[in-house]
Amino acid sequence: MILEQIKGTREIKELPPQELKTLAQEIRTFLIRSISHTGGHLASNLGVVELTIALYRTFNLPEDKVIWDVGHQSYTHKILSGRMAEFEELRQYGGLSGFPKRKESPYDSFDTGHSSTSISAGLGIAQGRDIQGQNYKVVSVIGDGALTGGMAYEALNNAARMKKNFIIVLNDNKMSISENVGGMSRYLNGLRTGSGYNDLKKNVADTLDRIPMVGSAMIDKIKRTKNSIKQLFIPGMLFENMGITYLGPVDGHDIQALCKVLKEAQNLDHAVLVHVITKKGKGYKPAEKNPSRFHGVGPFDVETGKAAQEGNYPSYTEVFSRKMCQLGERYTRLVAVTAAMPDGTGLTAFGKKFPERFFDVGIAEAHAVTSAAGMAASGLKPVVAVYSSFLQRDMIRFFTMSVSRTCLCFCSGQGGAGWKRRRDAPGNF
Ligand SMILES: Cc1ncc(C[n+]2csc(CCOP(=O)(O)OP(=O)(O)O)c2C)c(N)n1
Repeated sequence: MILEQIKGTREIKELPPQELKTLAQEIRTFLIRSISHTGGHLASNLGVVELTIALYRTFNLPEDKVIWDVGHQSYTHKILSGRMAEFEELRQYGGLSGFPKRKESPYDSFDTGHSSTSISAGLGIAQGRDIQGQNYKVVSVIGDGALTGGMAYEALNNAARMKKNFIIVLNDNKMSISENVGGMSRYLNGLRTGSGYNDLKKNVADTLDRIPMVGSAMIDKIKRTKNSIKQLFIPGMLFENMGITYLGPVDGHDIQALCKVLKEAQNLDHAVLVHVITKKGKGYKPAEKNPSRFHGVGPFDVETGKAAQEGNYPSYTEVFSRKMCQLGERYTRLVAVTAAMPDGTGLTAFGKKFPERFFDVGIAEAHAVTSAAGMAASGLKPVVAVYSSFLQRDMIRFFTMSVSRTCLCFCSGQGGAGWKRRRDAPGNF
């Protein structure tokens, strides 16, 4: 088994290219078997196996820093940095964390858990590096789902000012926990399907270059054409116009192609975004078919993909889900808002029943709460369903909203707080 021979980054770098596919396969087999016992984040991890191997082959970890957004997709990184044996105690008290933890390993360069933070954190590390005259690389890996969070844009806005190398890897699998939503997701979709533009641009340049005298003059002219024409040829113009070089899209399951583009990114003296296309759940049929269900799972049967044990009682979330549907029938002004967690919060059924009164705003808790307050101000009765942990992203507005006594908030999951009852709580509609 190749995986067992990997003791550190040197072995990964020295592995012959023809063995990389086998290594990726072995990692996937290990992840599926291991998570089927302990539970954990499966689909996201299966999607980044090759990307993680490519990062280890291209960069010098742990001197170079890789920051994983959310951090739920860092399992392969944990395996390759010598923590494979600890997976038996994944996410158990005192055991291996399901997220990067600096205390756990020097390979974990930042503790994460909340979404959309990796560009800010990476940028801070890169700025610290530059001020102290150091010379390592910083790579922030962010998902297309996490790119729906406002903080990512604040960070991109500042990354554009970087005068030294800073690499952002956009891991684009079209999925948040559920299907990704919003305008950026549509934009990325255009880039994905427009991958031919890169080839076309290169082909045109290559062909012209072969015509003596005329060729290079024409290439020069093409380079100076107006933006509107450029947009036809250059994907990622949104990033390019901000001052962030765009590279890609590249197949996130092709290790050689990934290494090539990451090496290219390493040589730039400013911020660069590498657009990587991956498949969530890659290599395990039930997870490929239903990546949302396999985002985070309890123990399951590997053959069938079925949960090892179903509870005998309806969960709190199921009760909430049913109640919301009943209330939705009764009160036509009731609307429901989720920040990218329709399944986890129990709003999926409401969304199916009342699509025009359901809002998945992406990983944008602050926007969810404030837009709900706006809806309340307009006369609607909004319910924002959000995990209490992620409500921290908008504490101030949460209190303002509570004081305004118009809008409801429901906190479930991680630390579940239950209904925050206001004057207009369900039943008073
Ligand atoms: C602020 C915040 N809100 C919600 C979540 C819950 N959450 C964890 S992962 C995830 C989806 C992330 O999607 P993406 O960045 O595309 O990563 P993928 O899982 O697809 O690899 C969400 C909504 C979170 N971690 N942080």
